[in-house]
Amino acid sequence: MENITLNVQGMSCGHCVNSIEGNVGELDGVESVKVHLEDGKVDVTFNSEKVNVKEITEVIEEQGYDVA
Ligand SMILES: [Cu+2]
Repeated sequence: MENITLNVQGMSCGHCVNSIEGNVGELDGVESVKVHLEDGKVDVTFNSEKVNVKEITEVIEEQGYDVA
């Protein structure tokens, strides 16, 4: 398992948290995802043989957030 912390801009409320945690969590290979709203950060633990950072980033960006 690998661990990354993404800086995500545009998250403002519980809906954003649920939306990101829900959609990223659905990706095959994602073990866990935790949004830290106040910090603008998203921690993701994933299996790099199944999913990569680019795919995770794209799912977040598709929902209208910016990944720094
Ligand atoms: Cu929101």
